[in-house]
Amino acid sequence: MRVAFCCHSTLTSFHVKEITHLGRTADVFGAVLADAEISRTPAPKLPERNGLMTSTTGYIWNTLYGWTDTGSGGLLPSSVDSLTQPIGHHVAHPDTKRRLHELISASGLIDSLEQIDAQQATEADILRVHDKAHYDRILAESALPKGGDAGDGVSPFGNGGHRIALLAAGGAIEAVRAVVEGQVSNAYALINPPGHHAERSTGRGFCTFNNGAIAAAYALEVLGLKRVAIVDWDVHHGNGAQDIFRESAEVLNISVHQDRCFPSDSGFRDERGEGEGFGYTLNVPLPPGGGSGAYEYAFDTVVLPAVRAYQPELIIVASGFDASIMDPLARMMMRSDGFRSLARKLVDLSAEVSEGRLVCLQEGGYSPMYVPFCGLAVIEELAGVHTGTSDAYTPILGAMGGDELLDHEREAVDLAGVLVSDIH
Ligand code: 3YP
Ligand code: ZN
Repeated sequence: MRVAFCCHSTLTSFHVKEITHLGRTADVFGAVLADAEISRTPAPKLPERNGLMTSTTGYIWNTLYGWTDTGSGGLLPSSVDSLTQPIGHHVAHPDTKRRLHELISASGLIDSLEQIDAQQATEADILRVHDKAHYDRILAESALPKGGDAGDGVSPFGNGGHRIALLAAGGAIEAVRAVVEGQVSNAYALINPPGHHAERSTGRGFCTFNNGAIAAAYALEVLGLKRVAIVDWDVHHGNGAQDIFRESAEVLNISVHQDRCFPSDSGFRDERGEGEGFGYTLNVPLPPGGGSGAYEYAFDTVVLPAVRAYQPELIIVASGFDASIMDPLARMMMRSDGFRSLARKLVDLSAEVSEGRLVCLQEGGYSPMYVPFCGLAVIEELAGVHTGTSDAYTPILGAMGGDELLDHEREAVDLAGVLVSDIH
C-alpha cells in the first residue's frame, strides 16, 4: 500500500512523496482515500533489508567532484603545434555536474534525500578491479605539479587529481553499502570523474578508475552478494566493466549505447563475454538519432527481460546524460522525460527482482544547460518525489521530434533481444 503526503518547501510549490512502509493509503491532510481508490494502486513489493523497511533515497555529492581539472583544451589538449586553441572550458568541465547538484538543491529535492558522505576508496578497493601498475601510475602522475593523464591522452587530471578519483570510487562504494545494508532503499551518487571506460590496466575516455566496477566488486567480495547487474545508459559503450568482468557470471553487464560512438571499436552485439562469463556481457548498440522511443523499446525488449532472467541482488546504473539531444559528444535525441521513464522502469524492475536495491552512478553528460534537468528527473523517480519543477527546455526541445521508434531502431534492438535467452 502507498501513502502519499504533501509538504511545502520554500522554493517549490509542493512535493509528493510515496512511502511504502505503512499499511494503508492516506494523505497528510487527513483524508483517507476510499477503498475503491486504494485497490486501484497495486501494492509494491516492500523493500525489506536487515529487518528494516525504508523508502529513502541516498544522495552523494562532494565539493571536490567539482574541482576536477580537465585542462585548457576543449576535447583534445590545447597545443600550438596541432593548432588546437586553448578554450578554458573543457567539454568535461565539472561545472556541468555542479550545476546538476545545484538544481537538486534549488528545486528542493535535496530536502527529500538522505545525503551520504563519500570517503576516498582504499588501495585495496581499487585493486579489486585494476592492476597495481595503473594505480601506481595515477598516484605518480597526480604528484606532478600539473598532474597527468588517466591513460589515453584525452583524460587529463590535475595535481592531486588521484584524491578526487578515489573519492569518486569511494562515493560509489558508499552508495552501494548504504543500499545493501538498508540505510536507504536506493541511491544516486553524483560522482566525478566518471568511470565506465576505465579498464583493468588503464584509464580512458575521461575515466580514471572504474567506479561502477569497483562498487560491484565491493558488493561481491566485501558485502557477500552473488549477482550484480550493471545497466549502462550512458551514450558511450561501457567497455570498462566489459573488460573487467569479461569472464565473470557474477556480474551481468548490459550497455545500451550509440553504435560505434566511443570507443569506436567496441560495443558490438557479438562481444558476449568469455568462459564462465559467456552471455553475461550484453551490448545493445543503437543507430544514431534515437530518442525515447528507441530507448524505451531497448529497455522493454532487452534490458528488462535480461535483468529478470538474471535475478540480481543489486542493480547498478551507469547513468550518463550524454544521450540527450543537447549533447556535443553523441547524436541521440533523449530528453528529460525519456530519462525519467527509463529511471521509472528500473525502479519498478528493482522492486521486482532486487528488493528495490538500485544504485545510480553518474557517468557522462556534457550539456551544462540540459544535464541538470535530466538528472533531476531521474532522481525524482528514484525518490518517488515530484518537486513540481518543469523542464524549462521542453517547449523548444520537444518540438524537435525524434521520439517515435523507427524500423531500423526496432531491428537493431530485436537483434540484441535474441541474446537474452542465454542468461540464467
Ligand atoms: C571521450 C573522448 C571522446 C568521447 C568521449 C566520451 C566520454 C564519455 O562520456 N564516455 O561515457
Ligand atoms: Zn558517455
